[in-house]
Amino acid sequence: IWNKHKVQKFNTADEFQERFISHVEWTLARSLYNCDDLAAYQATSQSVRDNLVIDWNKTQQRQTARDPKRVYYLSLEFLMGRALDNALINMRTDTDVRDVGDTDETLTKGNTSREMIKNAMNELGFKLEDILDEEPDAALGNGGLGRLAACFVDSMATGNYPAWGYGLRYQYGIFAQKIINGYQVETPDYWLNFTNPWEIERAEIQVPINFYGYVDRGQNEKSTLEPSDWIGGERVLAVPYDMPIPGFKTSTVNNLRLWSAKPTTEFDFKKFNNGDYKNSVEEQQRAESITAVLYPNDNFLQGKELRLKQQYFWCAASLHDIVRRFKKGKRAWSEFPDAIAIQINDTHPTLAIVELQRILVDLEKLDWHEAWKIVTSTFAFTNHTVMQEALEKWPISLLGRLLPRHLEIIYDINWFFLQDVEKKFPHDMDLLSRVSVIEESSQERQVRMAYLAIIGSHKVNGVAELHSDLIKTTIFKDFVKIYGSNKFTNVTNGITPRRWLKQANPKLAQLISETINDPEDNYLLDMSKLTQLSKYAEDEKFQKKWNDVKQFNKQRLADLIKKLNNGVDIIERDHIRNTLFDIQVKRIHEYKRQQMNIFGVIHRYLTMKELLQSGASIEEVVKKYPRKVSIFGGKSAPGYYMAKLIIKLINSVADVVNNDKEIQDLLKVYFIPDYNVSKAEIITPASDLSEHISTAGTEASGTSNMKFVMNGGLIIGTVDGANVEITREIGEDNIFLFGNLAENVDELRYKHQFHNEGVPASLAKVLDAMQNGAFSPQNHSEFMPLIDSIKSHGDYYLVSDDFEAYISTQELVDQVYHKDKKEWLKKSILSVANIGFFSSDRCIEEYADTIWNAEPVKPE
Ligand code: 26Q
Repeated sequence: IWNKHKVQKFNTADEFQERFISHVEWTLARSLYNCDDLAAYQATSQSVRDNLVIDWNKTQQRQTARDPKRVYYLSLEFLMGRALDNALINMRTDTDVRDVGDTDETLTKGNTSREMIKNAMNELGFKLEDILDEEPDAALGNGGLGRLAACFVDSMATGNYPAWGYGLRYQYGIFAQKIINGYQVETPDYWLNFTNPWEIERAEIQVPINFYGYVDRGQNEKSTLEPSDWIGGERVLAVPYDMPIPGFKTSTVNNLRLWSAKPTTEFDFKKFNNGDYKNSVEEQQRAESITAVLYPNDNFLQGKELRLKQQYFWCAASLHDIVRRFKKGKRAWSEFPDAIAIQINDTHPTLAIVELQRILVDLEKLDWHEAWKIVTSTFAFTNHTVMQEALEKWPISLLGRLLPRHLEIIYDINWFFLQDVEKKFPHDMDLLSRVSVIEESSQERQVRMAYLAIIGSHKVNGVAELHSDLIKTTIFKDFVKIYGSNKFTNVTNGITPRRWLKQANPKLAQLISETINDPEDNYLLDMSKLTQLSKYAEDEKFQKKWNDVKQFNKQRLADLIKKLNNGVDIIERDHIRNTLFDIQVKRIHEYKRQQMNIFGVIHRYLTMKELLQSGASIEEVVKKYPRKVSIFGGKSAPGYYMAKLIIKLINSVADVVNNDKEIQDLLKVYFIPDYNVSKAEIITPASDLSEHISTAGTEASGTSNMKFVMNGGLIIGTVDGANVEITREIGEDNIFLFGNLAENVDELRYKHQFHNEGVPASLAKVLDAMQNGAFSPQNHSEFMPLIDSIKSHGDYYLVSDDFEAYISTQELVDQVYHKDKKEWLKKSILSVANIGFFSSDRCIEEYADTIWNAEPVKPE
């Protein structure tokens, strides 16, 4: 009977419309007469989701039947952005398959389902673009680390890996940013306001999670290595919400499981009966606060109790789920690492290591050492930063109170580890205290989560070659000595070309597929196919088409900016074509050096003014400083004073420069408020130049550098993170590199600390203008902290050391862009041709081969 009534996908425009209407009428209980764009978005999403769910179910059944090694990606952040357009690109209707009566002609359309739905929506009276715009971003992440996790789940599904993501379902994602009088103001991100069609609540699964309480080892005090009872004090329930993750050109649909906290049903009747109704309710409500909000810090540790609670809540729920699934297979515990690989995204999930050890020892009664072998063969750890302020440390007192049994286990892990170290390097007390999981030197004893993660994992990887080398020689160098260097490896980051090329830049995607004669977009799975573009790099006809795509995308961004700028154009339409779009969008951080960028803008502005005042004509000024718009975007952590001041400076400079009649349209500055994934999809394809100018050695990888190059933008950058490998792939003629090298940073910092060398004249000119109130006429000292950080506080990010090279490299950029457009276009084409390495598909394959030992499960 089940087979007779089998649910069916919609496969044609007609069937889609039928499904759409049934969702409008039944799911939304509306009629076509009051179906607005929002309702149409929801009905479309529900319809597409129906198709995905069919493949989701099949994928899960297939994976259960074949029982392959499974991969779990634990990340506290998944910066997904919108789901609908991506689903339309990735979804397979059954008509995509050639043998269902499809002809070559229908297949040459390439993206059949998206085109089909676009037309079907038109017939229903809706524009697909407007419908897509109704979707709020799923912004469950801060920046690079969270977006990487989103690209990874896309690539894991596309590669048919039996892999699930595990995260938290925050009620509020990263805050929405408003700019008011030039200042960042944070407002809550109400992303779940209109219900989320992309999630499936599994209310029937409720995992109890305990906090606080005490450990009970019975009367005759057993050892902490033996099974112990943890009597929890507070209990909340973890309820999963599943998001289907469709692969591209495959019917594999994987799962992203996000946990939500809810109160236990064990209502406190004692309190209730004593008339304390309010308190008994309040305690329950506290449970929900665990998954209320994403901590908005990027690359910065905030040691709050609630954050640690989030981490444990999510680790415990995920492990419970993973272990439950494993136990269904009735295999021996020793086979756990053959069945399961768990990747931890930075140290945020480190408690999962401790939790698995607790499950095995306390609940499953395995011998400590047997258990520990299983744990360490299961986990692998990715590090994303070398910066001290981002390395997680938690006070012993807090950990011991919240998770008393886990702290004991951590002590024991450390004890055995230190014994091993002592055996290998006898009597080296310094070494022991350097590598101990417990940091004793600070006033408060702390647990060093990165060390715990290393000790509990079989592989540790960095995210770009330079970064992976750096962690081996700096923050983890003692561990290389202890474990040997094979435990440490590199997997250079990547991005998904489905979202960041096909979806964000449909015009370029089309030009590519036409040019390399790949109507079915197979290049999106095998990016080495892009090298075929090289032979057109100097072809003038092709260059023109290439340039037209860029112009289209610049216009699209100019339209967005106009909308955000109360309908006022920043750049006159006629000038877009010969204005260089110079873009820096990413989290605002001193190490990323947006301050250096805006100082560069000020320098340009002041020099242009000098030229004009000394009697130069506009034509003469343009020769040296051609038209340019400097575009910024990005959020600052709410408590990060200097980052917020940088935002204010950018907006203040914009105010002055944009309103200076003398400068006309030659220089413009704009800060795009509320930078997020869906805005990035419009911004990235529009760059002529983008900036990746972190102090050498500080940006672990960067991923927007890859996105911009994949969209035909050139980059100006320091020798940092993945810029190094991008240079190697695309060729050093096609990138504007400058600045000091990572190997010299320590020495330069030392020099600033002990010898006041002053700043170069070019920078002094900028800082003087700021100090004189050129950009803060009401309050001359407004930007003093930025000036002081360079002049008086040691210039930690080495702006003064790199500034002159930065300025002269910018001038080189201007010359190439304006004097030799053909050369510029050639560079742009060659860059795209050779960017294939940075597909996250390659990256996932490397993880699968070298860390997880996992194989794809292909649909037949
Ligand atoms: C930790 C503890 C408490 C509160 C917050 C945090 C926290 C949150 C987010 C610490 C770090 C982060 C984010 C780090 C991050 O995004 N790192 C970036 O990772 C990218 C992907 O690998 C790299 O490309 C970037 O270079 C790196 O900065």
